[in-house]
Amino acid sequence: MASTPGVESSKERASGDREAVPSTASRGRGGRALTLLHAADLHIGHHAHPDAVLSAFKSMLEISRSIAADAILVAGDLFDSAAVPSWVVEYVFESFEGAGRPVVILPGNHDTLLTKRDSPFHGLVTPNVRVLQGDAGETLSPADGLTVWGRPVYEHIPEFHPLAGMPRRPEDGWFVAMGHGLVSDGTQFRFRGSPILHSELAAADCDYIALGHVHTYRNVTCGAAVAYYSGASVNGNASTAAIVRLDPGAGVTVQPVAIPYVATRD
Ligand SMILES: [Mn+2]
Repeated sequence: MASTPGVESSKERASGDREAVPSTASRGRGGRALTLLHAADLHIGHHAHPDAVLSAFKSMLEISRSIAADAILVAGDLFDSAAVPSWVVEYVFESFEGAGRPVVILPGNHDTLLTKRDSPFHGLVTPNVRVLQGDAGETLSPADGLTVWGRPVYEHIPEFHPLAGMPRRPEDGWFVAMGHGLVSDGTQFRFRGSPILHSELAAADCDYIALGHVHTYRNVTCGAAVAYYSGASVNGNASTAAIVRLDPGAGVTVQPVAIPYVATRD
């Protein structure tokens, strides 16, 4: 069952006999328990409600502290456009840095601020905050026992598949993929950009897939890897992020968390 992929691993480790691991599918899962805050689609800088998105951003950081998240994953569309004022970008990165925990940002189709080669923010790195940049995907280890892979949206076109090229899972620890795109069974949305096919979700050899682009919290698991859209940070009463618990005994569990925000000028 997809909800308990860590169980086999914990039993194998309890036996102390790593050589007995029967298949690559179960090898490497588990390790220490981790809690992740998975957010997406903050659209900071959106002209229609600039205060609401910053308020939601602050709430998201407070939630990360309250749950003692081991890492924050932002699965795309952190910023709404390349026209976001520099002071806002600097505020966001300073705030992330001040959150005191690792942050991994996957650029989505709106994050041209982070993907344009001539942007002053392309390749931005601070001690706690990393932006995935590699065209063909990039792997990071933001926390002990956690490996994260994701492929930024440089071209939001039907030919770009966000989960294509996912590397093999590491030998140890949890492996989380990030993707920004539209989940499809292969017949839906055929002319839309950045498709994530059911078959790609089913074939993914990782523990969790943190998705963005669809603004509603949604379970889209198709195989052994648990896969969710976190929902958007500003979406009326449905403003959510996802709390992801990676537990060697209980496996991967996901729950939504409401993102409160106030909008003073909307
Ligand atoms: Mn998007």
